[in-house]
Amino acid sequence: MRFFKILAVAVTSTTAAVKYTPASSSITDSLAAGALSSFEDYVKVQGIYNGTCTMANAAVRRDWDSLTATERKKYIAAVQCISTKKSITPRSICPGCRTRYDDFLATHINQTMTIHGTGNFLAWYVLESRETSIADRFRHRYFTWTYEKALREECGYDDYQPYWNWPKYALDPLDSPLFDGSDASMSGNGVYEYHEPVCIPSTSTPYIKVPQGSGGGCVSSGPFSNFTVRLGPVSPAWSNMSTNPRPDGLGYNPRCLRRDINPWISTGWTKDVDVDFLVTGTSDILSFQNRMQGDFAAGYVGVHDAGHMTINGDPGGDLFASPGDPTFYLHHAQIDRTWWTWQNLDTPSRTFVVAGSTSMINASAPNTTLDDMIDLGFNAPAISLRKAMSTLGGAGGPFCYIYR
Ligand SMILES: [Cu+2]
Repeated sequence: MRFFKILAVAVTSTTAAVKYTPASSSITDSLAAGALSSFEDYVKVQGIYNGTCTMANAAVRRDWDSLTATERKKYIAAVQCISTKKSITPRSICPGCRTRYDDFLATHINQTMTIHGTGNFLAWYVLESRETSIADRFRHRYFTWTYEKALREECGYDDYQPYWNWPKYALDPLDSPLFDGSDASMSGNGVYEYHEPVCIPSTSTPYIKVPQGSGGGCVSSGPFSNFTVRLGPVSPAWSNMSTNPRPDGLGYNPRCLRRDINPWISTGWTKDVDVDFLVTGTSDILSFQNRMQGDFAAGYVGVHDAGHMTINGDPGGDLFASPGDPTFYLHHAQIDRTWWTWQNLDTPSRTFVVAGSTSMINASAPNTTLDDMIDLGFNAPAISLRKAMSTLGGAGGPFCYIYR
């Protein structure tokens, strides 16, 4: 009898894969829908920003969860394609770069340093403050958009950058359509390999101790199981990772993609109520960016770090090299969507606003202004922050997209 029961369970689990039920993202989605309609109202009254981009012809970025398996595979194929196209960054600048995918990673590694300071402060900065400059977030809008453009123009991708709607997968990221390891996913977890707990913000000030998940080693399932990471690490999430031949992380260091997908983090800080707390609980840009960033001393991780730490591993858990894990772009599309939502809940007063210092390590550094430049190296021409503020081409910016 007992044996029969066990057998029955085994049969059910192998023959009928249980359909994944996402958690609710209704607050997050209704905030985004509200932002879209208030953006539409604004455009109706004010007119479009430039002569070409309208609500009707704007690109639409969609939720990974709402894509069909065929659409997901199309995106995956484009990412695989860009990771075989030849690099355009000179070897003298990036000796480890081999592909166009690496070009983007190299830019992120480089620019993280430019923005956050170099030299002796580097390690301190990375560990103590992580990715705190809001200019960085703005830069990521341009960075993600340029990557999307490369997928389209260089790899024939005819859709747009999907986003990882965190709340849907917050309670069970491992079985989600993003990480379930199927051929329509962005690959699954790494195989189990022990590592020490990851401390936020640092091992010397471990305000938050992230316990190990069930992975840690090489990703072994899905489309990216043979994916090669070449650059970094620069600030590895844990010890005993293979060292880059150059201190700047741009040397050639081929290795597998490692993940330790972490439900403890995603359940803690990426739920629907967590997004609500961020978007509706802040009315000025400084509070918004600070809350997005987290308050580690208070034990609060914030959606930005929480998304990165849900993936973790190498290079996902590395501030500099994190775009070496292809899910980076889905996470940052959702970061962008969240900022876009916050902006367009009050388009006229929240679009062209920046706040905060350009550096978290240098107290006398100037404040961020709309004239600060975003430089993406060999991937795209530099533009001012002002041009990155509106996703509909405001201030002559290059973007023309919305979120649905
Ligand atoms: Cu990030």
